[in-house]
Amino acid sequence: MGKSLTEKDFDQVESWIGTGTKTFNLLYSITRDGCDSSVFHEKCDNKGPTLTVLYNKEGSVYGGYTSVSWPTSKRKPLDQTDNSGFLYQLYFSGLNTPKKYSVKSGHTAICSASYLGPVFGSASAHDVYTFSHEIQKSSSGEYNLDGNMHTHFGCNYDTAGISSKEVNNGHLRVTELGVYAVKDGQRKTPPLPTQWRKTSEFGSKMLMSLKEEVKGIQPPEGLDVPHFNILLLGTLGSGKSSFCNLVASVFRGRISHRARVGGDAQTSTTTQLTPYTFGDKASIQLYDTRGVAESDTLDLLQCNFILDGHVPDFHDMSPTHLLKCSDAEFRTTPTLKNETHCAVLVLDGSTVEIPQAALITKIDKFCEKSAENISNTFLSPAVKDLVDNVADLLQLPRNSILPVKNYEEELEIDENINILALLAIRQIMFFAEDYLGNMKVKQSRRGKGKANRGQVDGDVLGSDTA
Ligand SMILES: Nc1nc2c(ncn2[C@@H]2O[C@H](COP(=O)(O)OP(=O)(O)OP(=O)(O)O)[C@@H](O)[C@H]2O)c(=O)[nH]1
Ligand SMILES: [Mg+2]
Repeated sequence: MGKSLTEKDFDQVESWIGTGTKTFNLLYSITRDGCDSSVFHEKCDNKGPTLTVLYNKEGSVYGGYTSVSWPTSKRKPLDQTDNSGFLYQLYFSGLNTPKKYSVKSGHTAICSASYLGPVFGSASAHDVYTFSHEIQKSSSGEYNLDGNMHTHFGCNYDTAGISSKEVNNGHLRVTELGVYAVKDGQRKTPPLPTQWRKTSEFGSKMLMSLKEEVKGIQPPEGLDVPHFNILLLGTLGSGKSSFCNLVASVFRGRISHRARVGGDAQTSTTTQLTPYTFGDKASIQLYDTRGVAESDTLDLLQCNFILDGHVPDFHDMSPTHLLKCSDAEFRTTPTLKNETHCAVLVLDGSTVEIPQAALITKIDKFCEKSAENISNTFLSPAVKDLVDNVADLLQLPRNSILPVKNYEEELEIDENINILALLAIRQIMFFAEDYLGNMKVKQSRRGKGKANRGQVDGDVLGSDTA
């Protein structure tokens, strides 16, 4: 759930009001204007019918409509009747559950006072009392409103016996509260952006099914390969370690910080070849690596050693520690389980100007619409152009270019960020699965002899048709 209503939501409210088409103009927003009763009154008093909308982190969206103006605010609370007012809920915990709760006949619909934010109900029995005076944003990014929505919920409005908990998840910590002026008129329908990468509809159902699907993708049997080895390569600070944390967060259900993440360091924060596994949630082993810079490149031979499985886990990757065939830790006879099964280039999306699988990170910095809501990623023409450019530059098919947003400022998991991550992980696992499938064909063709990367290169194309 974002912090604004969709056209579908406006259609729903319009049909609840029931007097023809309506326009909705945002008069007041606590994230934009501050959560302050005096600002609310300054912007909303005497503006005719209004719609108040509250949003919380759980993805619940609810509020109230009044067909009368918020009156010029006075110090003393002033009750107003409005036979057309109603409370409503559009979403509960991310699920679209549209319900309207009309004002009871002859009851007080709203209450106004200079020190109060929007209040639905009366001064003595307020069904939805949002806040008083001024509320600061908390470090979690929420506004812990000091109102009340449980004591008198259902006094003035016919709430059909439901508890306020089933509307606001039992609290008044909101991420946004907005008040729209509602006027007669036809809304301009914004042109529908076309989705340039087809996916199921973002939401809890998709998240669950992607997790299940990813869990089911396993290396082919009989190869003695417990997980797909995915090597992350990229420039300094491109977001490789953050991606490892993102994947860990997806599967742990909370923000995870397994990998150390850097800021504007001149040298790579990651110094070792570091493997991350995710238990039975996904058969992958992500290898985080040292970031490369113009003055600090990755030695090609070392890179090949990693790809072929000669380099032990946690090996120091600094240029002063180049691994040699004669070193004791050099794995002389690596098997398929030590090799890289898919190499992924990690590119900083906010700096790619021009442009094997490539992860484009930081799309939140690159595209405002995606920053607002990650489910917009495949609707964003800017992200599409970036994907096209990278595909052209790297000579890779478009479905190998995977945009993601790593967790960076968030304190809590975001369903849409997780979905985008899982779409990328699934695609990378498919690439690794195909590679290992080809290796299996190769091994079975050669009997006992073990296939190695060099042999495969010439044979891969034919293996599918074998
Ligand atoms: N806004 C935003 N910031 C990101 C994203 N991914 C990474 N960052 C930030 O970019 C910086 C570098 O991220 P890292 O994950 O340390 O990058 P790295 O590629 O592991 O860097 P080195 O190990 O130093 O090569 C950190 O400040 C991250 O918080 C993203 O998707 N969006
Ligand atoms: Mg790193």
